[in-house]
Amino acid sequence: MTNTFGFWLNANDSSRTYYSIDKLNKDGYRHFGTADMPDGGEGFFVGIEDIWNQGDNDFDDLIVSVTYKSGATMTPEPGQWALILMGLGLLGVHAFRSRKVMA
Ligand SMILES: [Ca+2]
Repeated sequence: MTNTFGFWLNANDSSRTYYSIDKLNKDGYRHFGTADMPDGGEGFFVGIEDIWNQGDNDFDDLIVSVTYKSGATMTPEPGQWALILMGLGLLGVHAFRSRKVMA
């Protein structure tokens, strides 16, 4: 099983949908390109080519910048803490019952 991550862009109507996964495009060509930020910036640019059948390959018909948020951490929110504690509690109950059956 393979996981794939991608983007798509629908340009106002369903006949002009471009995918970052080339084989999904109706012409089979590449419509998304990426480039590093200048001066070593933290992030990258995503450029879209909107002309079918390889177009002019400038990938500048729409450009989106993606930046990394420095100092980002993965801290669970209060609701997630409740789920984590409930899961640990269920594991404790399961362990207690398993030990009781074996005794
Ligand atoms: Ca173009």
